Amino acid sequence: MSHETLQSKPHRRFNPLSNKWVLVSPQRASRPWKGKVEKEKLHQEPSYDQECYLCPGNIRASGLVNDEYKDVYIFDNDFAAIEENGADINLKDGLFQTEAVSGNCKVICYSPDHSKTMPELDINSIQKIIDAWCKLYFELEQKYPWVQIFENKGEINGCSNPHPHGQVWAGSFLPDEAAREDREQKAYFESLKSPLLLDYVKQEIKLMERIVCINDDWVALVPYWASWPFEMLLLPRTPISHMTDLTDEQKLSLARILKELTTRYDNLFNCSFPYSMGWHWRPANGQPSEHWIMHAHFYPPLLRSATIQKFMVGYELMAETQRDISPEQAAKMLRDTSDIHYKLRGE
Ligand code: H2U
Ligand code: ZN
Repeated sequence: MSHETLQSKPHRRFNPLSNKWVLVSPQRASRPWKGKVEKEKLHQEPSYDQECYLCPGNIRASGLVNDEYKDVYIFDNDFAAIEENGADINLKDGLFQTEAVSGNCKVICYSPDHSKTMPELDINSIQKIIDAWCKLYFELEQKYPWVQIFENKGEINGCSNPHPHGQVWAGSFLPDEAAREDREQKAYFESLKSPLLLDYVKQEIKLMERIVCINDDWVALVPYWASWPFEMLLLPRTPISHMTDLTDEQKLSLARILKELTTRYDNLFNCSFPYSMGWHWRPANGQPSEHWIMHAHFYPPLLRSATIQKFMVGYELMAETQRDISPEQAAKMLRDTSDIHYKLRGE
């Protein structure tokens, strides 16, 4: 298929990580967007909010008091989704199957400053978040095969609090998404003797069409098979299966690309860009892991402006994920934004 046809005719693209297809209908979006692009209500959060349960020294819903923390602060989630002492409820009765779960859930405050999200933090503070992720992993992988680190950002995304924070849920089982990626990367490695995502990133670097940010160690790109309009895959350029294997230089370049990517996101619609992001890496289950390349997914729910959202409904729920704007167009829009945060440009 020619390049033009891919930008103008409906087609399906295959996602080799999930083994799912996505329907792309670029003809519906080939027109440049002429609608209003809202300026953010330029709402500025205060550096400290006495009502915020994540700010230093404040009381949480559980009655526990946060430390007067100075950089990253981690505490046990007061409403954990998985409990350490899981009930023994294994059951298999025909179509009724139940499996016991145990785990640990924590909240990670990125900064004592209530107002500063990732793109507004300095590189040193982002490095501290990366170090905290690694420390949490070292602690939790002792007990749990899957340590899911993630961040829900923005009210539109179900995030309950603007204070910059992420979470970790570690569990006694390999959750669905992780199991699927494990299976697909493994099958690819067994047949081609090379990691799927390493082959993929090399091809994308040759094409440079879907890449938004790139440095010596990392690439952030809108995947060929992206479902969400501005979905992103952040991955290393060399075979690294886990964040805890990174050198200090690789952590520094990771902090840099995280800042650049989230800055471009904010600049796209001049708003604090909402997303769900999370890390995938080799499971801590003692199995061979040459097929694994660590990576982060970013799934932003926005479509055309700070308030126009993409919904996964209708055909998408009933049949298959669908998108209008092509991944190539989305990548270009993000590349065309400034890498200096809009709040600093004072426009
Ligand atoms: P989200 O905004 O991404 O939902 O994260 C907030 C988390 O913080 C959420 O999982 C926890 C919630 O359970 N939390 C506490 O642990 N203590 C509190 O006092 C309020 C919220
Ligand atoms: Zn706060």
